[in-house]
Amino acid sequence: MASPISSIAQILANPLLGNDACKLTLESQERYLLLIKLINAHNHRYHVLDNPIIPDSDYDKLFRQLLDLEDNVPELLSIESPSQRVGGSALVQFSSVTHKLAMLSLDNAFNDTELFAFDSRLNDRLTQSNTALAYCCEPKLDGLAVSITYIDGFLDTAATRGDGSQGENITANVKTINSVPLKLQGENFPHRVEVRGEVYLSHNGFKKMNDVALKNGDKAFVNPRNAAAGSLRQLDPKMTAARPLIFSAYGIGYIEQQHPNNDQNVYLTETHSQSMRQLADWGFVINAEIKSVLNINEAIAYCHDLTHRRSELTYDIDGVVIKVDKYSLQQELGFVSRAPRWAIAYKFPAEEASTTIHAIEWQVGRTGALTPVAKLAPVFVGGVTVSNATLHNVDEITRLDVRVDDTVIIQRAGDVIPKIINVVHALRPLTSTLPELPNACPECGSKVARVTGEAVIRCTAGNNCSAQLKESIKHFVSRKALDVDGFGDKIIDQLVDHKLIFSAADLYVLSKQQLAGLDRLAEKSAENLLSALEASKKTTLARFIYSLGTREVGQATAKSLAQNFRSLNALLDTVVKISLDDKPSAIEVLTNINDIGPIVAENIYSFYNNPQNRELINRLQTAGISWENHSADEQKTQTLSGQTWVLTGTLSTMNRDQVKEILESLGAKVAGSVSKNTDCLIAGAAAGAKRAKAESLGIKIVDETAFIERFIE
Ligand code: 9MJ
Repeated sequence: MASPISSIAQILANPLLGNDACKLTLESQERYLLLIKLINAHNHRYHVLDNPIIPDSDYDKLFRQLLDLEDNVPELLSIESPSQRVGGSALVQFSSVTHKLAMLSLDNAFNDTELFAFDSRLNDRLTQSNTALAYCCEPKLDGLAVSITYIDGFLDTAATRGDGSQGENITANVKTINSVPLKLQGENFPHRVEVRGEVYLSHNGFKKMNDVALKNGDKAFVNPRNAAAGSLRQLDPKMTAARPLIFSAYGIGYIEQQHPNNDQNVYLTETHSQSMRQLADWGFVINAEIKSVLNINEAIAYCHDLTHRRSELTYDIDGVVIKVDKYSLQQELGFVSRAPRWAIAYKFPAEEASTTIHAIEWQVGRTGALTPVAKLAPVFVGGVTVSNATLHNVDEITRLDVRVDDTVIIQRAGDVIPKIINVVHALRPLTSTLPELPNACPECGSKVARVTGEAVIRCTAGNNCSAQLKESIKHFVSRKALDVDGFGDKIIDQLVDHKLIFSAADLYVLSKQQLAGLDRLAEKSAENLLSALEASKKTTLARFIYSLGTREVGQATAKSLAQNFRSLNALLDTVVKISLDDKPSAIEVLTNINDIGPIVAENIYSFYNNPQNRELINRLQTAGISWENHSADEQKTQTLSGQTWVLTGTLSTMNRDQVKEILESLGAKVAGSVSKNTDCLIAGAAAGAKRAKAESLGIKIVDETAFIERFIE
């Protein structure tokens, strides 16, 4: 068969004409079947494998040809056609479906002791085996459980869990989910099979959906789970089709082989983890974090690992599901009331708690923005005691309608700064007071300003405000900027408070005596600080641009600027203007750069046109800060161009940002999770799920030493 790309090119270049375009001919039939095959294959690549190989525009053109053919030659219409994903019309209500095998819920465990108890219970019950029980560990997706029945490989019915034995028929809606195969891939599937899984929204999908809702004047959903549930239960499937839902399969329910009399549920494989591979082969999305483990200790280690990495995931999970892997053991263990004995849901510690606000203070940031911070009665949440929560800005205070003395619900997800998600207005005491908006900077007393239309109040004193100065120096020395080792917050606070530095450039003229004179700083430490400053002088243009702390110029934008201009002089030549008339041309050059919109361009323009900032740049360069400018040719020697690398485990000589920077400079893309598309995994110490996944997919794995030998030394 010709490669898909050449077929697509041919199809796009040769649309059917004349009779073939509007009548049932051999040509129109052939073209129709080819279009279905191609569109379904690229749909699978896009929605299941996350690895599209044709541009969206080509996909759209293929789809258009398919729809035109179906319009002109209705006799062609096939239930396998991707157009049938949104086939039905709006319903008045859902009919009900009886699950052939009950959809059970799961028992919960909240700590290690309860997990050990689960394992002991099972071992006590089982007579088959006296070795450790092997489990399959899976993230517990926080969406909606759905069962999809396939008959002879074709999607027949989809139902919600409902009460476990009867659910609602949501077939038309589930058919609109692109990651759900309308027909199973491959051959030899059972006559009837129920595929169980979770329908959910990624964080990105949720945001997109809410952006659209707000734009249309509709109410936003509070979380991805509610949004997914609301989307699935739309009576009009066209509404569901517009939502970026994902179906991830996590098990097989009822199975009936070819013989209709055989009412015995059978297993297709020996273990649950083998079934997951079977499901992937049939064309389903399978969660990338699923891992088989040999015993309960490894399962508990998996729970701890996922607890820490929860905030890195791009979708919500509320725990880990641990399942006995071997089906024969599952069968022997059976069920209790509404839950299987062979599985348990380990639930993460609560990440929400209620407390009271005793004050609202304003904190001055690096760019002068005043952030309201709620001072809380200390409360234990997400595993730590929290006594501050951000309120972001004035608009957020208004949105929440929050007052001092209010009772609030706070949320702490992963290592993210705790935030207030709700005010319990019913518990508001009469003594509650409205927060006062600052009319002067709480740190330096200077005037504050609020740009019309913006939610941010700013101190206008720039680096003359000691709080802003401290934050900008902390940014300058931070790992992602000039990476000056040893300059902790306390040292910087003292240097500013003792008026030893007034800008980042002053760091480079500090003497050993000045440093040794600081609180709790011995002479040896002062020497180390001076060496660290010396070492920081050799840097890259991207790091230097980032270290200057231009408003909204993060690492990625700094990298784009460095790659585009290749030297600081080229950047200054374009951006620094003598007369205001030159400004539009500078803004235009900037907005033509990837990632830079008009607001960031304006920030860059003002920053480099400010004489104080240019003096700072001069002084830093005079102090000896330098980098190598890159020529256009050098960019081409990117040895890892087009490759995708993943990092896991703990590295001993480098941090993740450094490795990422090296990989990106060599042209590689750095991804968060292992998939079939990963070219190589760098595995540090205690590498867990990602290493196992890479091993199972036969992906190349290198350790830290091998990486350093190959790319750094
Ligand atoms: C979720 N929610 O991700 C199960 N689940 O298995 C996974 N739920 C489950 N498995 C049996 N991964 C009953 C429920």
